[in-house]
Amino acid sequence: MRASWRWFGPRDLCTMGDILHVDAKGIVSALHHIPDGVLVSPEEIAKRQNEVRFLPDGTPTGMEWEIIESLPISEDIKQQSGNWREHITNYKQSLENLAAAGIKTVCYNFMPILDWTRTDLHYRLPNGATCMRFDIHDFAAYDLHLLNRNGAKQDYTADVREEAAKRFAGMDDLMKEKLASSIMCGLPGAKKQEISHVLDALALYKDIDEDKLRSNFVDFLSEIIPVAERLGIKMGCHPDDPPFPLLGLPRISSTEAQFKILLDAVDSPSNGISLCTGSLGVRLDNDLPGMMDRLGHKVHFLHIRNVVSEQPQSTDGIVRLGNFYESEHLIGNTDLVALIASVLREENRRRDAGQSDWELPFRPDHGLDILDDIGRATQPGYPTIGRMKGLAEMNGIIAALKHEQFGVH
Ligand code: CS2
Ligand code: MN
Repeated sequence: MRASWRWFGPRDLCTMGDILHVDAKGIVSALHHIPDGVLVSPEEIAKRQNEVRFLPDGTPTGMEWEIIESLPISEDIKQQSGNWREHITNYKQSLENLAAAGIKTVCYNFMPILDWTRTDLHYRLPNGATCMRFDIHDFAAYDLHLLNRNGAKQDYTADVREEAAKRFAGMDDLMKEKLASSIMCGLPGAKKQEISHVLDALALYKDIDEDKLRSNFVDFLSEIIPVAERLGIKMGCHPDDPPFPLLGLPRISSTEAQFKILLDAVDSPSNGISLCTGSLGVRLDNDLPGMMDRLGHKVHFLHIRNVVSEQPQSTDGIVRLGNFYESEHLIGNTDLVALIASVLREENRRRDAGQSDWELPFRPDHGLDILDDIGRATQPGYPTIGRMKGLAEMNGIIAALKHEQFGVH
């Protein structure tokens, strides 16, 4: 397994110099300043490659930019509206440019409007560490009372609605603003906290249900995957986070069954998954080690982290989202030792089959804010020390499982 580390570029408080201390081999990065749908030029790629290869004082780092996360899909493509055809052309050319520069693993997602969603970016755990958390009552308070979204009521049980109303009544303006900005952290655009901006964005999906979104996704894959296959690029779709519909928006990559449909729709070695154990692991009906066993040949990249679900997710047989928080890697819903054992088996299978691409890249996805991380304004979820702890734990498990004498072979 190839340990990698997400770097947000020169503005990241975790510098390339810091990354030399964390035991990662490769860099995951993206060009977030380029708007979705716009071509990623060879010059922009070369610039980031240089920023990875050399510290500001010119010292070589010995590291390479190996994975692009994300090469985002524009809203026009997801909705098949506006300039979507031009954006598809640009996406293909961006892939050409990335492959020419040697970057051949692409992580992306097909979530409408929002990327990951949490209600609290700095939830305090009993030991003083902070983490990101999702609370369904706070989320419902936002949806029902701040957004006043049409049809929102039917998405929550009476208990959740009652608690949400209580909480909303107790919030002052500052608390409301903080809640909205935490929830909308994944929404692009300067006006992202404005209620009217969010409602306008949601309105664009009023005629797009799960089937329509899936058919738009399959159209995207049908265009892009043949190009990726010719270039030797692996496209790994990142799951929905959280893996449930939110704000009435459809979700199509939340479960193994949904992924199977997408993989079968365009069958190619280039059409695969970025298996994020933290996103999928929120649902207790998602069996991550089992998914790795069954779909491992389609996994191109792994995000490894854990979550704790705080309450049963269903009272009436319908699986619904409950509260969860991001936990330490070795504590939580997913058995990460079993998951890693499955990844190592998949690597052995690939090696036995003579595949040169047998090694699977992974990264610690989010981490907790611990020690000197606390109060440091890093990208939410991306502190240096908390992530380094998660990575060290994963590297320890890998070393133990691979041990010649004591490992499991
Ligand atoms: C990431 C995602 O921080 C995170 O939660 O795992 O934002 C991920 O980068 C995107 O969904 C990939 O497209
Ligand atoms: Mn992830």
